[in-house]
Amino acid sequence: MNECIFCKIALRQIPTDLVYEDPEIIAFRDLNPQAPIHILIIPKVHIATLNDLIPEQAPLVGKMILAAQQIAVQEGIAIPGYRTVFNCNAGAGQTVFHIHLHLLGGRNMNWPPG
Ligand code: DGP
Repeated sequence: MNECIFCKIALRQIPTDLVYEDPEIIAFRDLNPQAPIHILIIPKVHIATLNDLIPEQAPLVGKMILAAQQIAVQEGIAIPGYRTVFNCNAGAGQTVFHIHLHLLGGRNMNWPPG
């Protein structure tokens, strides 16, 4: 998608603090971090929201979660603990309409999140 900021990051048209890349996925530090470690894991292909996922993309989403697992080890938060979040649509706080998995850690987190 031409105007999608995360597509531009995936295409390396916008510089970002990259922490992980493979042929299908890229991960980078969030511009507006909500925790000492806040990383966004995105597919390179444009998918607007979780509602737009199709069954054939299940392996892609699985790889995003495995990327989060690997990055959590890299960042030293695998043992203390971390949170992963997909926001879907405006009511849940989604502001960028290209699916992204938030990986948050480095501080204690409340539950329920509110
Ligand atoms: P969400 O609210 O779930 O749609 O999360 C979008 C996140 O994306 C938000 O935490 C801020 C982050 N973000 C928005 N634009 C950029 C950008 O250009 N670069 C980076 N690194 N993060 C961005």
